[in-house]
Amino acid sequence: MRILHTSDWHIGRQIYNVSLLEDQRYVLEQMVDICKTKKVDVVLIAGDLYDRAIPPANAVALVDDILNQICNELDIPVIVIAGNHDGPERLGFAYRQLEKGNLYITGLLQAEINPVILQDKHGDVAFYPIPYADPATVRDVFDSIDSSINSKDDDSEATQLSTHDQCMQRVLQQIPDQENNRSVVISHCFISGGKECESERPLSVGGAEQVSASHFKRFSYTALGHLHRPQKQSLESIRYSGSILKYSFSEEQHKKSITLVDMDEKGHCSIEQLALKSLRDMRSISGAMDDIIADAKNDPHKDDYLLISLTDKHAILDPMNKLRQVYPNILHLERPGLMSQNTQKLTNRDVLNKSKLSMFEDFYQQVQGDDLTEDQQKIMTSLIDDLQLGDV
Ligand SMILES: [Mn+2]
Repeated sequence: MRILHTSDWHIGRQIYNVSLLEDQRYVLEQMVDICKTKKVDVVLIAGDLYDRAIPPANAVALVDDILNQICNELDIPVIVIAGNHDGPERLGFAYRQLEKGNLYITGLLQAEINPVILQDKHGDVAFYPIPYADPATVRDVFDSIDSSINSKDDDSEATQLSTHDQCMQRVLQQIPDQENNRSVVISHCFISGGKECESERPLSVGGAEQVSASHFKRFSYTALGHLHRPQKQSLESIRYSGSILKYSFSEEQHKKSITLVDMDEKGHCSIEQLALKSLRDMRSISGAMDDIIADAKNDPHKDDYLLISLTDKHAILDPMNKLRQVYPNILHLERPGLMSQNTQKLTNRDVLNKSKLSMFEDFYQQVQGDDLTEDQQKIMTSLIDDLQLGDV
C-alpha cells in the first residue's frame, strides 16, 4: 500500500496581511502530480486543512479543486481529520455522503473510531482517523460511557481526562489491538520531544499539551499533524509530514516535503520524503541599506518573501519603499541599528519624549508603509505627554 502523508495545509493563511493562496496552489498542484506519477493508493491529511474555523471563500474553492483532482479525476481516496485550526463541525459537513466519493472527513471526535478500510493485493489496511479535540471535548465524549462502566464495577477508578496525554490514551483504547493486522492512525497532536516553530498555535497553556509517542507504537504507521517541521518521533513509523509551506520566518531552514510511505504485506513501512518546491521562498536578510540594494541586482530570487533587518544606525527616509523597489515582497522590516542608537541617547525627558514619538513614527511606518500626518503627530505627542504625566 502506497500512502501519501501530508498535513498542515493552512489554506487561507495570511502572513503580514499577504495572502499565500497562490503559493499554496503552487505546492498543491505538485502534490497532485506526485499522486499521479507515484501511483499513490491513498492520501492522508493529518489536520489543519484550513487556517481558520471559518475559511475565506477562495480558500474553500482551492481545497475543493484539489480534492476534486485527487478523489475524482485520479480516483484516489483521501482521509482528512480536523486539526486545532479547523472548525470540526463545518469541516465534517456531509461526511457520510462524501465517503461514497472517495473523501473521508472526520471533523468531530466520536467515541467510536470507525476505521476506513482499504485493500491492496495483500489484504486490508485499517486507517483510524482521530480528529483534534481538547480535553474538555474528550471528557464530554467519554464521561457518560466511562461513568456507566465504572458504576457497574466499584473497584475500578475513573480515568482522569485532564491532560492531552490522558485523553489520547483514552481515545486509543477505542481501537482494538491489531496483532498481525496492518493499521494506520491519523492524529493531530504534540508528541513530547517534538521540535516546534513559531507558526503552530499552542494546544494548551502550561505544557499539558504533550502526548507520549509510546501510545502509537502498536500501529504500523502513525501519520501526525501539528508540528510544521517534518520529523519522526521515537520510531521511523511515527512521523510528522510537516506543513506544505513555510508559515513563519522561524521556518527559514526547514525543507518542506510530503511523506511517501510504502507499507509491505507485514505492515513494515519504508519512508521517503518528497521535497516540495515553493513559488517564493521565505528568508531573512540583514545588512546596511546600500549594501542590500546593491546586492539585490545579482539576486535571482527577488520575489521571495523577506524579513529585512537594517543595521544602519542613522534615520533613513522611507526605507520600506526604497527596498520594495528591488524586493517587491518584503513582509517585514526591522531596524535593530536604529533602536540601539536611540536607547543610548536617552538622557533627559525632552529627548525621551521626542524619541518615543520617533519610535512610534518608525513603528507606524513599518506597519502602514506611510508617514504620520501632522495631525496624527499632534495626537500622538499629546497622548505620550498624558502617559508621561501618569508616570510621575
Ligand atoms: Mn498547523
